Amino acid sequence: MTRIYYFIGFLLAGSFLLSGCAQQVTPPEPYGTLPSERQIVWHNLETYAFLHFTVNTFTDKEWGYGDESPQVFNPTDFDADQIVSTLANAGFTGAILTAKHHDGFCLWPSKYTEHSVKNSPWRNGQGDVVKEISEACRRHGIKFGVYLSPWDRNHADYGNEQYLEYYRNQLTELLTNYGELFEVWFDGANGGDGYYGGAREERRIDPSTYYGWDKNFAMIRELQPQAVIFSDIGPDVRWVGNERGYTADSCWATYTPLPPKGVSIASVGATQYQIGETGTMNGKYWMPAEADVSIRPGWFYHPSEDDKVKTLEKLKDIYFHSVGNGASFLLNVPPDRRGQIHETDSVRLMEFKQFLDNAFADNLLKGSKAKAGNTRGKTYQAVNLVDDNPSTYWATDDEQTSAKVEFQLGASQTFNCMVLQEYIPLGQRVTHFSVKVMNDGQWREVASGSTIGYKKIVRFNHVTTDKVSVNVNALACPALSEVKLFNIERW
Ligand code: FUL
Ligand code: CA
Repeated sequence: MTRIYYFIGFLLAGSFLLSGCAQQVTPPEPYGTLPSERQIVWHNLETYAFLHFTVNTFTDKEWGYGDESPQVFNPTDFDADQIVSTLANAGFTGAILTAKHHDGFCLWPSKYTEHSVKNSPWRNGQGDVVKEISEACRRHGIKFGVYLSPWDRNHADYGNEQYLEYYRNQLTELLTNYGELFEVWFDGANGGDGYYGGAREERRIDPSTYYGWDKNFAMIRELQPQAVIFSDIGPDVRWVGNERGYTADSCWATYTPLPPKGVSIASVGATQYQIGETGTMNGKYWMPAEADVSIRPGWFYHPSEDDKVKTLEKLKDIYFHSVGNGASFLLNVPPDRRGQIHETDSVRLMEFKQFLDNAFADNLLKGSKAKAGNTRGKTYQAVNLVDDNPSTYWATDDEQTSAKVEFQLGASQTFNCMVLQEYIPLGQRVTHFSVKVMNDGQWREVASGSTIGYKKIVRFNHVTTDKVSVNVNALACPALSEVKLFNIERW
């Protein structure tokens, strides 16, 4: 008999323990729309480069008309290793090449047109810029992506069905012949007039119906499933809505694109792009912003802009307003007429790299003690915020949508910058945060803001203390993966 009681007691204790454990390990429910795996990979890339290069480089234009002779494309000393190693050494994680810009000239020997490198004097018509750059990217350990302008001012069929077949054939060449792509970039410009095989006229298309984007996107999913697709309405990455490289300080990765007034659906090239700067709280899609900007005034290289390369201060400012607000920073560095990155640009890139390396070298919260007002059991403790591991996170109980965490540093430290990250596989949740420091026995607020998302870099005046806290309000119980503190000499 007693043995039976023991047995029942054992069973009860076992199930109690099990349910206790189960409670502890239950993660928070995801909130709202979530990032796909390819988007999570993309978030981590943060800073990558654009390479604008075509006939415009030699004709000194920004938009070629489409009647340029392929003969004008003739870099005197094209060097993919010089270009890509410069980017890799500068800390860029990838490069996106304009395989074809609006003028229609192809940087690869496409089977479907004569308007390409195969009719240029460069490498006696045997060259392939897409191949050389993509291979150099692999050699130097960075990712490769392509830009294929939908608008084609050279092609005779632009505006009708045949052109779409041509466009998809070209897309297939790029998707199948150059290895793995990390991003495919679609531009929304459809300016109207052009050469169009000699017609020299204005052609208008309806961007919402003409290109058949669903079909184009499906091809990319099939042939390059890991690649993110960029356009002003995604589907994976959205345009930030300006070409200055700035997001708004409140910047949601979630987004509901809206059509322009009087139009029923938003499409590539026809959307209220200005709201790309903020995104949409509780937006319908996970569609984070990419902030594209050129290191020079133009997208293409112009000798007259050699003394107009952006300053280090400007690059830092753009970085804090793009990566610092959870977006990516796509910096255009246009190759010159040799087919290399100009010295001024590469010196600037190295300065930028050095700044970032110094700024974020020493995380003052490393090894600090973290204590939260509320914690969702053992797996989700505040110590996960300071373990330098993005896959561990601090979370609170479900009903706790505002919460506080305190950090006790080993000794008093001076700092002026905090980096915060949400655990985005559970969605974007935080709507407000504030940073406080302990001074003379009082908590004093030094910074506050709205969104965090994948990453938030907050800057404030230098403070010296051994105790700092973060308060957050969220749409559902917060889930934060990392908090870091830095002392940045100058920004
Ligand atoms: C724009 C284009 O019209 C520019 O020439 C450039 O390629 C830029 C990145 O996108 O819409
Ligand atoms: Ca962590």
